[in-house]
Amino acid sequence: MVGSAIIRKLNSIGNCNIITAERKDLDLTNQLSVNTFFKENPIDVVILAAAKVGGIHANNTKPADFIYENLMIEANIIFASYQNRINDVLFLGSSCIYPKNTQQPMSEESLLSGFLEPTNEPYAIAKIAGIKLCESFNRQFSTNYRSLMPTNLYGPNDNFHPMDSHVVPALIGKFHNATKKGEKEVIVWGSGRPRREFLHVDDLASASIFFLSLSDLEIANHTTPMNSHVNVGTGKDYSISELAEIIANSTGFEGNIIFDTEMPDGTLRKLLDVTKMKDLGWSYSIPLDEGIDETYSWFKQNISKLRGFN
Ligand code: GFB
Repeated sequence: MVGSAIIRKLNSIGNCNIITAERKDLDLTNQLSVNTFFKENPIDVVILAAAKVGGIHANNTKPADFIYENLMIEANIIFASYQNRINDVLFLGSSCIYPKNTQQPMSEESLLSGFLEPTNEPYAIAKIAGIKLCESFNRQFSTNYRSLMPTNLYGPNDNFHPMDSHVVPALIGKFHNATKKGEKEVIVWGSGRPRREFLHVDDLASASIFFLSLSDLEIANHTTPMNSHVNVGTGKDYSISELAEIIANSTGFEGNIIFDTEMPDGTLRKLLDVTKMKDLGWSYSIPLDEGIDETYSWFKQNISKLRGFN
């Protein structure tokens, strides 16, 4: 989802040769394959959009996959970038790096100030390691490895599977199915009370290219060598029950929304402090209801190709 959005954005700007590595062609967890790929391709800038990702249930039930695959991908790519004298890397993390009970909205400085949310601790540890890899190479070798921490993302090419996806695509799939089948109920996990901030992936793509285009001085004025990551979000959050209403409206569902409190809520609130990104000159542009309508249109056009729907 993130990689394809960044490619759309780069193509709209033009003037650059995009080299991609799809999963079927390159196993990023394999160091030898990654090293060979880097040696064989003339790369100036690396955008690390690849990751093992999933929603609360996937993170909670497959912790080994989430920590192992993400650590391997990050270590292989960042080290190969260094070995091949690539000076510019953009690493993409996640808002789950911040402590479960930290002050909201969450500032970059709250990193490593408390315990993590247990449902995604292994994934968060891997993403924190990614930031620290970038910082450590910068500190030791004067590289220019930058890190952006996006809030919960959604958009075209997301995973809409009912069990292992994030909440936005999961609910688009569930509400769509219920509406088509004339069902009277949709089950939404948890209490409906947790609050989340949602960013359309095209906004993240625009933020990523903007962030890469900033000068070293602009970055240095807003970060420190050991707190170098910058948040990307909207600065606005919604309860899961509000989100369910928005998706019900978008999909035309008129039945009842039932909350399954046997399923985990996860962290109660996750809202990013986006002051730094605003001060640097970037703000989001796609409002949630508009982004959900657009994503639902994409979903309907592509449903026959989607895992869990074909
Ligand atoms: O999107 P989500 O899985 O991720 O869940 P997290 C957000 C909230 O939506 C939780 C509720 O309170 C869920 O219980 N929810 C309601 C649902 N219905 C559903 C549903 O059908 N599917 C899903 N998935 N959730 C993830 C992390 O946490 O956030 C990842 O596990 C990553 O590591 C990602 O960082 C951004 O926001 O709780």
